[in-house]
Amino acid sequence: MDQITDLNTNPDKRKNSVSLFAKAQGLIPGGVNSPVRAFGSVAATPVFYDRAEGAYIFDVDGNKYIDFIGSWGPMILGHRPPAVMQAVEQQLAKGTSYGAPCEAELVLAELITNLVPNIDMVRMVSSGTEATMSALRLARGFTKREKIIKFEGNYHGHSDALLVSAGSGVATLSIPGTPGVTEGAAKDTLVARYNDLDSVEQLLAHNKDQVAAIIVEPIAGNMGLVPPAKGFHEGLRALCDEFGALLIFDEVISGFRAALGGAQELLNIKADLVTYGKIIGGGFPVGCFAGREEIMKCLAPAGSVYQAGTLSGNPIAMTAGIATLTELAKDGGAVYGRLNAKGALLEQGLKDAVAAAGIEACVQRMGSLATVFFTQGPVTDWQSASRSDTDQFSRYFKLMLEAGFIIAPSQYECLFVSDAHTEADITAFTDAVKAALSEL
Ligand code: KE4
Repeated sequence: MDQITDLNTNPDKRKNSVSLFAKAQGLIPGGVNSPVRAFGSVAATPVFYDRAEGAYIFDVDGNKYIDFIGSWGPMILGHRPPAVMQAVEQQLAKGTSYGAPCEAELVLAELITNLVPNIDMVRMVSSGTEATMSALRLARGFTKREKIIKFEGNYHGHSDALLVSAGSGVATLSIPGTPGVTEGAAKDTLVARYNDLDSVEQLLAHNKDQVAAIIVEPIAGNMGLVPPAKGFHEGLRALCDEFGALLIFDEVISGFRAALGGAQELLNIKADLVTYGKIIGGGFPVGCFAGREEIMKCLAPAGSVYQAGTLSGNPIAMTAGIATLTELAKDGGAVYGRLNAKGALLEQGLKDAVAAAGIEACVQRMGSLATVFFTQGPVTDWQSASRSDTDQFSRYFKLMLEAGFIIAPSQYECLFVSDAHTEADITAFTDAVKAALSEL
């Protein structure tokens, strides 16, 4: 097979993307505002997009793709869902930012606390990074302890303390300890192995009474899709209770995707703090951290743990989030049955494609999140995920792009299925995967 070494092999197909990227690199570091978008790990020229609708996205050269990134999770209803667009258009007529309280902040807060039983209060921010960073500060303020435990391959945004052994773009770009993160910033971050309770217990025992919190992706999505092992979260809950640490579920991806009540509902685990992002903003910049009143009331101005944000609770983002969660809650959350059925169709099609190609690969899925790993499964942690053949993933990525499908340009991300994807879209995708894998 002649190697598709770069999208420039199709200069006429994406020439506007190529020229925009060339110009962007002189104005924006790496030509992008978030590293994983640069297609660096798949040795291709990034595609610039012009518009999106439903399950489809269109680049600046007019090429149409079926989108399995969905803005990395927010587009669970598909792009430009009518109910969200209508609500946002109405809010636009009333202004975009007040820097002061507005009713929409209460409405979204009430929606979240109604949908997630163990949450009494929420604090809105403008990104998942802010949410996890602030949740850690709150946990440290509440427990008066300094250390935290995270998991290798989990990604919680780019705050200093959490960039240690992170997944997503850090793993994708094989960035070791990120320059700029000082020893002081990282010294209180302890790293355990995902799905390995012994590694957690050892850290807790060796740092007795010093660990403020364990932060975890309840369903890991930033080393590819890695489901929690049976008993893993029950064990984390028990260890947190035994050692007096808070359990923080980072649900920026899984929140309102895994179930209406998120991974807490799906896994029947109650965390002490939960972080959200993506879906709760309906495509606008948002994040939030939430938990029981006893902890949340430590936050300024109610308490002394400081946290703030100019655009926190932005009326447009709140309005989009309200409309999105309202849609997801319709008919008792019937959408999740549809998403899970589409996820199952996707998983079966991918498994059939891998079997037909006879290559070393495995498919892992939870609900509407899935990953094709180019390594023998099961993938249970970063060690096993990082054995994936990323060169083969790169070839697969480019073959899929040429076939008209947008997937994350990294082995260490997920496929995101939306309610806008039809069964025909998913079958077309898995048929294209079958063709691509047979060409590898
Ligand atoms: P943001 O700061 O990017 O809004 O959220 C950070 C974050 C926190 N927690 C989890 C579990 C996350 O997945 C993320 C961000 N997700 C990545 C994709 N896996 C964002 C994509 C990007 O970095 O461009």
